[in-house]
Amino acid sequence: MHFIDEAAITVRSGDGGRGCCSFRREKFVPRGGPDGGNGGNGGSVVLRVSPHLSTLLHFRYRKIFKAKRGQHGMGKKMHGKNAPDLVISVPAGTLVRDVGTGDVIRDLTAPGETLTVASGGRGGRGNACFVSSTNQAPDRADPGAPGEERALRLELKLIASIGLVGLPNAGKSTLISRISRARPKIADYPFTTLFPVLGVVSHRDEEFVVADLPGLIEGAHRGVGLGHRFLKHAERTEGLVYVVDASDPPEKIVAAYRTVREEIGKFRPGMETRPSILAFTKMDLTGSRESAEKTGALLNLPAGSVYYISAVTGDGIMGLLDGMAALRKTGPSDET
Ligand SMILES: Nc1nc2c(ncn2[C@@H]2O[C@H](COP(=O)(O)OP(=O)(O)OP(=O)(O)O)[C@@H](O)[C@H]2O)c(=O)[nH]1
Ligand SMILES: [Mg+2]
Repeated sequence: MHFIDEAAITVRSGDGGRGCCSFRREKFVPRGGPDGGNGGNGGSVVLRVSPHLSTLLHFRYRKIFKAKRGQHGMGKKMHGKNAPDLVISVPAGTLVRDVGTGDVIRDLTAPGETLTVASGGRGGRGNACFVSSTNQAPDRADPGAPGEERALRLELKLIASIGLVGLPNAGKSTLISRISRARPKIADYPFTTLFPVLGVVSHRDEEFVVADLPGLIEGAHRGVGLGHRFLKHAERTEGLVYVVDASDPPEKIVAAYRTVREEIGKFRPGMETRPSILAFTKMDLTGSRESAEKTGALLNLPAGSVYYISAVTGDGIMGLLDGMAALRKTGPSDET
């Protein structure tokens, strides 16, 4: 599956501070020696892999990153301070390209890994640096070197951390279109979704990628229907949301939940025990409340793992998103 998140940013490192031209002034010393300090180095712009990010969504709001200039040198041989580096957090898996050359600069993968994308200009030397046997009173001081500007293209292959699974027509695509910008086709017939669709969810101060997977039916692991081909995309997720149609009768919902769970387990033993929650959707339809409550009692799932929502009215969605965010914290998946 191909789903690439992209961002275009401009980075600029800081100029070096100016060197200072100054002469010592003291009582009884008519013409003191040169004492101009060096300028500080400008700040560099550095990309660093943060384990807390999984998308490039935050670059929608900020595209220009400028590090500060180094401090200018001062008299009494005082050097200007170096400016701090400007550190930009990116998710693991970010591919960094130079727009000018089109070349890949690096593929950032390990959490904590850093890449300097624009080096700060060096500070200029003050006149104290230029003293020599032939020139005891130099009046030369260098300006700081300019910083550099670079246009970058960031690319990230998105990996879903939450998978939506359920029978065809359960309402998975409607749900993902409610919680993200993804716009999969929605229709009142089974197998509407033919390929997994990824959506980036931004919830409270977190962001994560959710996959809407094609509906699963009995025998899916053997290749019946469409779902099996895409179950592998659910493999790397940290958690699953079982989506069931609450307007169905309780027995049917129980069967739907069990079928989907079994298919997942048969496809990849152990995957059915991955952290999961159950979402009863279509709660806006008549009879859904009663049906969902009866089903809840039949399944006897732990409190806090069941959610009641309507992807059409938006009811219960915030709570479900909290539940998804919590699934991610339950821990990384076992086999990947
Ligand atoms: N009233 C109501 N209808 C819904 C809700 N969610 C989905 N539907 C309807 O249910 C039908 C199926 O929705 P989809 O989102 O396409 O279902 P799906 O699970 O993605 O189906 P497949 O792609 O075939 O697996 C559509 O007619 C939707 O309009 C809901 O919360 N309330
Ligand atoms: Mg669908």
